[in-house]
Amino acid sequence: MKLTGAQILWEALVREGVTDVFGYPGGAILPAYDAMLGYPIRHILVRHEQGATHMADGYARASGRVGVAIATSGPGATNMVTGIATAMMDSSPIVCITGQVGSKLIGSDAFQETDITGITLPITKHNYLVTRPEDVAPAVLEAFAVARSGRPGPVLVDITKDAQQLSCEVDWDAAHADLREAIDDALPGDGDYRDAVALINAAERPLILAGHGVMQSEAERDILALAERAHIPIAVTLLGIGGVPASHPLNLGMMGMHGEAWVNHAIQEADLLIALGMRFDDRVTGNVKTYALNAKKIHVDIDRAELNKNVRVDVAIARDLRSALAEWMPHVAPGDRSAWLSRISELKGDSAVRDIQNLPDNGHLYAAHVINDLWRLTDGNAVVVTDVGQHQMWEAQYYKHDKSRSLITSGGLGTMGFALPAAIGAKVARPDAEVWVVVGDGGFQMTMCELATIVQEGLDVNVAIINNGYLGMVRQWQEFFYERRYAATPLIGPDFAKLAQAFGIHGTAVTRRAEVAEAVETARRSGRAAVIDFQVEQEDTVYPMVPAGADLHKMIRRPSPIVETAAD
Ligand SMILES: Cc1cc2nc3c(=O)[nH]c(=O)nc-3n(C[C@H](O)[C@H](O)[C@H](O)COP(=O)(O)OP(=O)(O)OC[C@H]3O[C@@H](n4cnc5c(N)ncnc54)[C@H](O)[C@@H]3O)c2cc1C
Ligand SMILES: Cc1ncc(C[n+]2csc(CCOP(=O)(O)OP(=O)(O)O)c2C)c(N)n1
Ligand SMILES: [Mg+2]
Repeated sequence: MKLTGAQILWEALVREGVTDVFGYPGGAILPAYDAMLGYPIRHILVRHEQGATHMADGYARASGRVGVAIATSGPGATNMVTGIATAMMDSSPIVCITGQVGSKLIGSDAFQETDITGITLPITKHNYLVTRPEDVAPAVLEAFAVARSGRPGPVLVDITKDAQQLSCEVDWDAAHADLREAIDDALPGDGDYRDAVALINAAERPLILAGHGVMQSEAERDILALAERAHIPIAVTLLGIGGVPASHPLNLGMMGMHGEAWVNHAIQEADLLIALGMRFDDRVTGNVKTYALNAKKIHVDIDRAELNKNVRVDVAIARDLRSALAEWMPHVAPGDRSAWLSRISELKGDSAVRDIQNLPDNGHLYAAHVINDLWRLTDGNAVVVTDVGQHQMWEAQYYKHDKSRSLITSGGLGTMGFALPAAIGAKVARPDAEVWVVVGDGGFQMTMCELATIVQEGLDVNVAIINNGYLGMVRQWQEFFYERRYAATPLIGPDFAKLAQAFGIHGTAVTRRAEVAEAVETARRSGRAAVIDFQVEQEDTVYPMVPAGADLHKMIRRPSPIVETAAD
């Protein structure tokens, strides 16, 4: 039986197990939209195509399944660029389908023609321009295989209008993608598991650095088994949060620019770093010339290109983490590293005194308190989707994630505007999960149009705006490094509670800590979306902070005893 290219597209998506897509129609993708009505697919109409890509991304990060976004040619496709780059930087598997002008018009500057495969070449794992219906099935099936295999990432399939309209027979067996990752082959110079295990067994001050790859390879249990058997503490990256339970006694917390002071000191004192599914981002290492100079280093990453890229290591293993750990485990000796763990306790020093959580309610509303209260009130069980800025770092520090895939955040690209749409994707992927957005007043204003999507889809997504009246993270840099010259960082916004109400969403404002619990509980109980405008301390600062490029142990610490900011 002949199918149109448009029908083949949906048939292929259904065969890939797709049930939900996020999109926005237009001329060049209209044949596909028309055919969609014949297939069991839920289409979520977004308000901006950037939102569609972040939703697909949030869907993927929350569930591990490939997220799908769809848009028309030209401006529809270019609006996707930021979301695709975001997914690329954080290795999130999404497939973007774009309509393209008719194949005979390509290159003629036709209406809404843009070379989207050219534009997205450096920000996709792979992309396709499909000009014939015969090529739709192979391209779409392969796109899914590429997106989810090896190191996951975004793939774009651009389909001309005539390829959607014309018909052909499809041989689904022949179209089946048969990808074999080159990663399966060991290369000369690859580290041997015996070398890794020998270093682990001999180490006195080993430290595991656990990244996003832990969740992507589903190695959560395996990494704990290694840590527990050999008594090795673990530090996590921002994107590794949740891969190891925050409450596990061996989990020290986050490393890096805004990581815990004792974690960064432990890295500098360790004699062995075991880096698992993390890529030594510059936010993690600080100055690489002085990074962990006392430590031998083992690095396991499924992407060979990450090995010896930012940090030179002694044993580099290009392999899926879970299978690497399975190979190591029988040879890992039970260990007692109590001396090292006591040393780390010492490194904690006066951190507890400095912790803002120990500051009694003084009438000010601090973002860190709001987030800690949110953690307590949700029993730590929510999927929290954050935007980018100070609130993102406070979330990482003060919401204790015990569950895998329960923190969704843009790390590598640091994309403001990510949170609200990504949370919609997360809620669609996991309708039973309690989903909270933690977003700044700046980032919220970038994609707040997606509140309408929430309403149209009847989604129960709660939004906590951490409203400090500033582009706070940039203001913080100006405070520290530009002598408090606040160029272009004071920010006004609308009355967010009223704005929410205009969308038909419950909106409320909170200005005192005593009001936090009731606002959160009301939002949770309502069973519908809610927006809470937390009007927090305006000139608050994220501590500790390793200035960009500085040595990891040279952090700016919270002044102790805590000094007041702003009006005081
Ligand atoms: C304002 C701001 C501040 C930040 N501050 C910090 C900070 O203080 N600390 C911090 O940690 N980050 C911070 N970040 C985030 C930082 O920029 C990086 O995004 C983050 O460190 C990356 O973490 P990762 O390497 O674990 O994840 P990714 O960048 O996602 O890398 C994961 C790695 O795992 C590998 N992998 C994937 N699947 C597998 C598998 N199956 N087996 C083996 N390997 C696999 C991938 O190839 C990749 O190399 C900040 C970001 C922002 C926006
Ligand atoms: C799209 C985009 N533009 C600019 C930036 C640079 N930037 C990083 S954090 C930040 C401030 C964010 O302000 P807000 O959303 O209010 O969050 P806050 O830091 O105040 O918590 C800016 C402008 C960015 N990360 N993303
Ligand atoms: Mg702000």
